[in-house]
Amino acid sequence: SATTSLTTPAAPPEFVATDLSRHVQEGLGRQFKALSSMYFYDDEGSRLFQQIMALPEYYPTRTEFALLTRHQAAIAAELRPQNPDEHFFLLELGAGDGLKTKILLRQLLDSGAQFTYVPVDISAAALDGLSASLRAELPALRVETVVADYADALRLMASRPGRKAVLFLGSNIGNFLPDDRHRFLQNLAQPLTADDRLLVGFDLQKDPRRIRAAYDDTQGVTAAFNFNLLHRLNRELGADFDLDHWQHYTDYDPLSGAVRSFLVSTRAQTVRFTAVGWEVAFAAWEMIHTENSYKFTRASIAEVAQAAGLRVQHVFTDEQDFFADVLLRP
Ligand code: AVI
Repeated sequence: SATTSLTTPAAPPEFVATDLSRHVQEGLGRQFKALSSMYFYDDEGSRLFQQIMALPEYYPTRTEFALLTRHQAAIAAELRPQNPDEHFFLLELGAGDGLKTKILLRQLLDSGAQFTYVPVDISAAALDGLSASLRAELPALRVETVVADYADALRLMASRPGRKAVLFLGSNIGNFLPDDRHRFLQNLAQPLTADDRLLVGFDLQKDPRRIRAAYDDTQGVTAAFNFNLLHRLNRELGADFDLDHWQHYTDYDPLSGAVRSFLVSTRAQTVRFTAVGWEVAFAAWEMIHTENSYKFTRASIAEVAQAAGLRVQHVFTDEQDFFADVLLRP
């Protein structure tokens, strides 16, 4: 398998810190303090997210796995060209460990489809692990891994001639705010031609208690995932967040469909960032908004797709109607 790196693979620590410190100063300088959930995913955060996916309360991953297992033949048939000899690229944004995707890869290989799998991920380590497991489990698969963030992945897609099927699974789409989601989908749709396909995972609105519980598990793994952001600022920016005075808080608003996660300061406190010579004051019970996880309905999915110039071709769901993998076309 070949690897393309569209980002500097190992950015020197001072550059990472500069990027992060700029973001932190901007986000914590706002009236309503906020940090991007993008910064959850350092090595420790990625490890904690793997643990979240196995939690009893966190239904999305296992539900999507069951859904893909259930509809694999139909989904594969819609992703691949009708002409069995025509080659296509199967691009996956945020491929991670590829566990769910292997269901489709197996199905496509078994049906004799001619394709190259192009998993794109920000984590080189995740892609190395994925390549190794694909070599062992699916040796006939053509693989070309790409280390890139979403923006670079979109540029890659636009520059790659040939027929494409793009996977964006796992309800990652839910982590965008509506305006950002719209821009992202528009950019994703823009280079697609009439024959190309897009499969996007959307978590569906359901019993609000079940949704909230998925983001506030009893073992505290989601809390640890949220706190890891503060640990990261302590590690990388020399901050002195005292985790004894912070809480994890999550709410779900069924009207907007947004789960929002916060870090709550339980007392008035000042946090110093020694590495960058900066400090910020928090009032008692002041919040840092750290994540959005939007949940959708069939109607909101159709609106989101239409606004980006995409048509809903097929909505695949699980038996409980918890999750949808939606096949879209330009
Ligand atoms: C990565 N993303 C789809 C997860 C979600 O459900 O929004 C991240 C997550 N945050 C807390 N738990 C899981």
